[in-house]
Amino acid sequence: MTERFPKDFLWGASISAHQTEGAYATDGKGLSVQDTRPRDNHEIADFTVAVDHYHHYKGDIALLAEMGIKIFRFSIAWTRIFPNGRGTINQQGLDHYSDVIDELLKYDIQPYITLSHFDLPQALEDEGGWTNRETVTAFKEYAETLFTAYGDRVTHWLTINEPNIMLLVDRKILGKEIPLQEKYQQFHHLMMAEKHAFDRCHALVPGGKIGPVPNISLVYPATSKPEDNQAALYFNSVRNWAYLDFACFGRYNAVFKDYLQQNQIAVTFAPEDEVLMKTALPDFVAMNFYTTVTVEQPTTTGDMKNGISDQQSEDIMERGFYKGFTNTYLKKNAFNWTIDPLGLKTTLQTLYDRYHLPIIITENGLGAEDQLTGDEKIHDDYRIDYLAQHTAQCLAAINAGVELIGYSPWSAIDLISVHEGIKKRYGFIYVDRTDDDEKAQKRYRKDSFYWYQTLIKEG
Ligand code: BGP
Repeated sequence: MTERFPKDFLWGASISAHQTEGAYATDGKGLSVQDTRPRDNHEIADFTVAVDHYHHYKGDIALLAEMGIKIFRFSIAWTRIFPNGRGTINQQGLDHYSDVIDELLKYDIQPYITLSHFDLPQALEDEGGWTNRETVTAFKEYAETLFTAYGDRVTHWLTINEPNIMLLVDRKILGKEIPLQEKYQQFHHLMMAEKHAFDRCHALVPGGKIGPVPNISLVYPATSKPEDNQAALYFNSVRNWAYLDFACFGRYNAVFKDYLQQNQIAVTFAPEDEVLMKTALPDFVAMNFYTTVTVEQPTTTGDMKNGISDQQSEDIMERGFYKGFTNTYLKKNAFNWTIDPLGLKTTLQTLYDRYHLPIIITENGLGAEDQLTGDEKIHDDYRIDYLAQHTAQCLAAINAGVELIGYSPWSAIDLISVHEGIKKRYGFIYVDRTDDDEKAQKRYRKDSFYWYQTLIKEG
């Protein structure tokens, strides 16, 4: 039993490119699906300026170094490297991230780079996006370009952010609904793209390590009714294990396979897939966690919602399989997400028990409407409370034998939420802008900044 985190524990902080960078058409960048996506709410900030991390990265990294992080998880915008998804490299884009990497290394912060975070190049989307097999080839070439360009300085890589949530919450994340057959062909392509990334990373990066980065949340049955347990079994497989069984075991999860069959979905494989699925494997699992999920067996048709869910709220359902259920044992945040620190420990234990790979948490955090006070402070005690409870459960998981090697919460700095604008903030560093006023994006340290600094220092 230890009361402190190991000395070499990887304390970090995370962001993604499109939610922070802005400069959406600067220095040769092409448009991504995040730049073009239809929006149901025009009152919230888009990603054109975001928090202008593209121009502020040096100051942001200096602040993060002051906070004491050992690793920084960020994503590369595919469209800065290949404005059209493939073809000619945009040297300015390649140079930009090279400078970011050097800046991090200057402070001894290890980069953990996500290859793609929800921002497929629009040019590839125009050719069918992830439904088109050619996107797998384009992704492979893009990944090879990054491994070759940065592999001398970057050893740790993450593949494709939350493919599970991107497909399940397509409307909120991509601004459109993907028909079921297409969705699971995309699943196969995303997973094969990931396999190519495992393979190419190991071939091109000396000592390179790479892992998948799904959002993993244990699914609870609403009651001990056997039907509710079936519902939880199916949603656990469709939401969680389908992705990790593919990545770590190179196979389709059996329950997920039945779900596909019952929905008459047939996935097309390329001839080389079977072998690569089995041979290209990850070195660790990166997982994002915000809360757990609870489901019941849907019984009536009347209480069905349309299946367009928030990432973490209970508005999920699939006729014949599962329906979201409000877990009355848990409190909620202001954005309707439940809070379940013990659920994090259980999720970690379940995941480790299944895959026996080192785990790093690459997202965990609390979205809230922070207030900048007259004396330029942000008293986010609610965030400290959330993070303290979750890191306590990380320690409990380590004590229970889970090989948890790091914790990189969401988010390093305030950024634009996936579909709720900047009013929903996650950062340790406050960025002064609102949804309708970009202002100068001045940075301020929140109370949680100092709290995290102490936690990192004292373990
Ligand atoms: C995850 C995404 C992140 C992030 C986070 C919080 O699903 O990987 O990009 O945004 O969720 O979600 P939201 O922005 O909707 O609050």
